[in-house]
Amino acid sequence: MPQSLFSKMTVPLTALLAAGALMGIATSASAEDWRGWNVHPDGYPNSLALKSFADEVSDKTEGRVNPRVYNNAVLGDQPDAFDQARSGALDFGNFNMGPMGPIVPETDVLSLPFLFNSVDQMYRVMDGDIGQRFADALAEKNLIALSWFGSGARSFYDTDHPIEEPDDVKGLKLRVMNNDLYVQMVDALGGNATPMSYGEVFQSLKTGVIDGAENNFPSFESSNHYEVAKYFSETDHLIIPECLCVAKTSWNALSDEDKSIVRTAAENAAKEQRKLWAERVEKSREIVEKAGVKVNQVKDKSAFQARMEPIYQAFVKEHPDLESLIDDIRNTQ
Ligand code: GTR
Repeated sequence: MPQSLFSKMTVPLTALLAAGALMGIATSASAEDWRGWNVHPDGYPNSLALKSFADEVSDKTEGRVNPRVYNNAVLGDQPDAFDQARSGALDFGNFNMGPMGPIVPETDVLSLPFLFNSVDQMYRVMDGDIGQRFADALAEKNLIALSWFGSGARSFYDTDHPIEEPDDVKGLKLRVMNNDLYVQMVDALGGNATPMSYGEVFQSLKTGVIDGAENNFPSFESSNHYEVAKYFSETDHLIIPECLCVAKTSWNALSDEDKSIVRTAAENAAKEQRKLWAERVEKSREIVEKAGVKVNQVKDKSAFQARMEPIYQAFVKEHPDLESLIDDIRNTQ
């Protein structure tokens, strides 16, 4: 807007606000409408927890901060949303640490296959000092991580056959999230990795552009991938945390009182999400099995783990500074 036009407009606007204040009319000049990103649909554990977060923040700040969550990635796909949040174009989001690696290298540690033994171990690690180290690394990139959500364990699924041993992956075209470590992971099993956004997977499975993908039960079910991919093989190769992150610019604009309200609401949301998550895993498993998906447990996970060793070696060579972080996590078992 040309400067002259802008200055012409600011006078009456300021006058209007001042008049409103004099007359005791509440103006929304100090209220913040926060836009939040979420990849999942209504009713998903994360969506429900984010809604609770938004409600608690609006309520406790008495409308000074009004978060609104946009589900189904309508504000862009995940890597795009990171950029928007980092620049302050978005105020908050529920982000997976997987595709965060290219932006915050420390978080790549969380994408090393079979790093965690269980979802509970991941929660303990992320809720403690080690989780704080990841939060510090994110803060350097303008994202304030307030709490950690779970996304269970990820496994392979495909349209062709069950995966029982590493060689069953040979030749399969598998969608992965946007991170080179996942390409290495699928390569190490002899498959062809295809990085693409979550929203494109269903159509790509249907048209045969890919043979499969990898995810947890709730995402496999809610995205309808199970309608096409009839084999779900429980490799449990990745247990990746997700954050409830606020853009640094939005965070810095808050008073101390409001920061504390927002932080508590984020912690409460994580508690709710984790509880709903555990329930949804069981429900989703039932839904897909009823729909004819063959779920097989992988008996010898160590054969898959052994194939990942070169990935660890190359990673540590490239990031010697992160070796102790990997060890610290492994020592929590
Ligand atoms: C889901 C996860 C999303 C997204 C998605 C994917 O399990 O919650 O954040 O990363 O997987 O595969 O892209």
